[in-house]
Amino acid sequence: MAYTSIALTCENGIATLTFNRPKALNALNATLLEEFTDALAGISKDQAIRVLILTGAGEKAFVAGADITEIATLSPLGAKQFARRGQEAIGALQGLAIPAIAAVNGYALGGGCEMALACDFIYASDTAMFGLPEINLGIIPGFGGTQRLPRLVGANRAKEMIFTGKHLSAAEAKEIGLVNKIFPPAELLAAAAETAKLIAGKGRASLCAAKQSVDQGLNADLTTGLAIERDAFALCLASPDAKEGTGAFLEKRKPVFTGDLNS
Ligand code: DAK
Repeated sequence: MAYTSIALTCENGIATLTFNRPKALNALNATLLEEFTDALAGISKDQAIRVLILTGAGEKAFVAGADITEIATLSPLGAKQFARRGQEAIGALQGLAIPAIAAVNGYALGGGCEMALACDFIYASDTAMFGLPEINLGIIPGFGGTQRLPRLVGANRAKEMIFTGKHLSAAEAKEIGLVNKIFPPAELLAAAAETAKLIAGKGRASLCAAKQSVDQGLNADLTTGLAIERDAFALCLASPDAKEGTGAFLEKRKPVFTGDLNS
């Protein structure tokens, strides 16, 4: 599929997916959502890719939410199709086995904030703004914002954001734990790429197992979570990457993880 509303590059185990409708502040329309889902399907199948960076084109926005122009004109059937496309897109991101970093370079509002929340962690430029303004449109977040935000920052802070629809600056977002690190705009992508490079040097099997263990464990009680971790650990230890990692330590050399699941 040729992309018009996103851009995708894959290099050295790192996929960088850029929301690419800068004139509309990268708002999520049907075309973008379809392309996004298609790109993530390709990324999922590519065993060479170990980490994804999500960012937005232009200097103003990561994603300013769902495309309000498109939503406002939808027929009931069109709305159903839009919702299906949206759910497929966010489902593909949520289901991604490899780590995903959101590099938020401007407005991350509504569905845009929720896209960032569905990543594993968020780096932001000091110009970034976060918010769930759906309440101002008479709706509520539909891409998991009412679920992921409270898990990340606590119910009280999430409710304040959702009930008021107010924007948070990058500094405020960092203060409540929504953002891991803040950078000057010109340094954001390089910083995300540096962390992605560090991650891409690890074994794919252990990265996926660690992500799955954290995510599934968060939705379970501690005993169940520890059982999930135990199973994931056992599977990891049987992988070629674990043999390479432990062997390299004992041989006092740097490990080279191939991520080859078949050998
Ligand atoms: N949709 C469409 N166009 C948008 C847009 C959006 N969300 N946000 C900005 N734009 C467009 C503007 O219309 C303008 O276009 P032109 O007039 O130049 O043609 C251009 O981008 C530049 O925007 P502004 O002129 O407004 O720029 P400002 O700097 O003055 O303001 C702003 C920036 C981000 C504060 C402002 O644009 C703004 O408030 N934008 C809307 C934010 C928002 O309310 N986002 C939508 C939240 S609702 C679902 C799942 C999820 C969702 C829905 C359904 N299902 C599964 C069913 C998600 C819903 C949402 O995201």
